[in-house]
Amino acid sequence: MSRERLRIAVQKSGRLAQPSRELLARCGLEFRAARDDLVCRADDAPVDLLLVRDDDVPAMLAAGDCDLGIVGRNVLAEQGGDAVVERRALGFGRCRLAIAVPRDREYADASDLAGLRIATSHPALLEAFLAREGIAARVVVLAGSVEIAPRLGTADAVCDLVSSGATLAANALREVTTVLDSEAVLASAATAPTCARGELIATIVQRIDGALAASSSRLVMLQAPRAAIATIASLLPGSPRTTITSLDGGNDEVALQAVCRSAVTWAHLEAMQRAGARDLLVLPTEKLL
Ligand code: PRT
Ligand code: ZN
Repeated sequence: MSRERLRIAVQKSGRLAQPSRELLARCGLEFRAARDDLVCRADDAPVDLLLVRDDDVPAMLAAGDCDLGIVGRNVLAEQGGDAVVERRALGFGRCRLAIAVPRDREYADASDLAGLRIATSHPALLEAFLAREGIAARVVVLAGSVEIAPRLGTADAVCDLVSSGATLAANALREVTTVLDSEAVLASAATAPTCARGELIATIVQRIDGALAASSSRLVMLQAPRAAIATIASLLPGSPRTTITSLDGGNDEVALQAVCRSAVTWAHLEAMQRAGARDLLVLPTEKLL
């Protein structure tokens, strides 16, 4: 297809809509309000944003109607196929596709699911799980409101997305096993276009890596006596490389600066303070390249 502008599909409204737009904004991609409720143009890049139902993203990628998409791993895996691949896990929209049974039903292992009717809106993933476990159960396909099926008598168990577990608890259901751990992912067609759009895809993926790394990274700054600095540096989480500079007016006091790629907790800071560090400062990072 000869199309010059890159297209990125995201959920129009729903759980992934806002975090997807925010991630793209952190990658320098800000979009004007939609002209027609479906397509938004980027301010200063040859990129369009398509606002769609999450379920439509995999097929649009497979057909080449868009180049990148943000969608739940559960949706991508449910629709299956080799034409579309997960490029990056994005760290938001976390949930799990799990099997739950009525609270008072006995359950020791997956073999207790044999012969049950299990309601789900993810039949392919459930069928694959049952086949893996060698269990014969009946899959009841429902588009929504899966969790009320046992109360209505249309199923004996459910296979549904869970995040806090509150919905299962409210329906007197007990989570017994996980079928798939999910979160929002960046997906694309398995083969990238060879034209300029292919290069733009690579640039955007690199920027997403930078944005993800930055959001989990912190810049740590502190001052300490030179004699204590080796011990203090060894207390930094993730053993980052450090920059040590002398402070004005003396050789004994130095300043340390380091980018930590994992969480810097109060406990880390307190340990460094005990080792002699002063004026500890932890700052968020915005971009890393
Ligand atoms: O309109 P469109 O088709 O685009 O939206 P949708 O209604 O299909 O999707 P949406 O916005 O509900 O979910 C989009 C994606 O968010 C899902 O495909 C998952 O990848 C992810 N996600 C993360 C979740 C949840 N957490 C989640 N908790 N999707 C649904 N739920 C539902 C779940 O089905 C259950 O009804 O929330 C309930 C359980 O939540 P807890 O917190 O009570 O356990
Ligand atoms: Zn949907």
